[in-house]
Amino acid sequence: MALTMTSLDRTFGVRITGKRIPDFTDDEWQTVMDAFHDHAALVLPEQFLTADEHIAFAERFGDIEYLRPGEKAIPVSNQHADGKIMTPEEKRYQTLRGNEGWHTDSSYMPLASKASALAAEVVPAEGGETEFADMRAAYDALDAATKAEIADLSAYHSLYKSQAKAGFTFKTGEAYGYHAEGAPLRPLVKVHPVTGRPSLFIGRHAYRIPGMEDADAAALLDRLLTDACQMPRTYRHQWRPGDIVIWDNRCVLHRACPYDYDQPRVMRHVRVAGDPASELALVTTPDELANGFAPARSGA
Ligand SMILES: O=C(O)CCC(=O)C(=O)O
Ligand SMILES: [Fe+2]
Repeated sequence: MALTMTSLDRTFGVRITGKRIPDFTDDEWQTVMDAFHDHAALVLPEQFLTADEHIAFAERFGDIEYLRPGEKAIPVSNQHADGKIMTPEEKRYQTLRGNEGWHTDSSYMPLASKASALAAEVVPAEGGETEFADMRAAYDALDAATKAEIADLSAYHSLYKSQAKAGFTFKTGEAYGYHAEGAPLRPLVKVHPVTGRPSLFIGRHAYRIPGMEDADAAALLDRLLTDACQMPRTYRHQWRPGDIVIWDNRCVLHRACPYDYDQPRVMRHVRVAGDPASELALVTTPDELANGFAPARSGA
């Protein structure tokens, strides 16, 4: 049976059905890769991939970013391996709640992510969707004055800052992304390394803009984010067990939607590393930040 591609009726995203991923032919892989670049997010319902199949799928898109030493696939879940539901005091629970803010994965790391592949295993009866937003269309929709205003601006990205803003203060080493306190500096307008399309590179990890007062930067970043994440540029995926979605972190934001956190929700996440030529950023330490060290544009 051939692959069927169905539009999500948004500015981005396509649903792919008709075949299990491990059975895709080389020609079909080419079609899927083209669709990934054209549509920026691929929804593949009811695939029921094993962890190894999930990893092999993600590896088609590039090298894996290890979210834990030695582990290519990690659970994104409010349930411990022994079945116990996490409590609000736990760091992993606080990470899940932080995910409810619009973000792009690993923008706070020196090497930002290329793509993330998220698969559903156990889903709550209500809520717990994942919402996505197309930052290419968001950039295109900006008026000329805003495009000119942000053309040469960059922002620092930090998971310390975004989690603290969400009410959860983390220390060095407490979770992924807390290995060092430096912050990468990334242009607000990112040009896609494959398609050449500009997009807004923002989200909750972006917190400071060199050359601007922090309050003004926060107001600008908030305004851009609110305006960007509107229909028809957003798509909310209602998960069913076995579904897998892969999105392009270089031009798509995402956020988890709340649910009854007493109910289990078990997802599996495999993250594809960015390419150093386009996703590596200069990291600045807190001392340098405090002293106003603001490097010129990084390559990212
Ligand atoms: O749980 C979700 O819906 C999204 C989680 C998330 O942000 C991620 O896995 O990167
Ligand atoms: Fe995420």
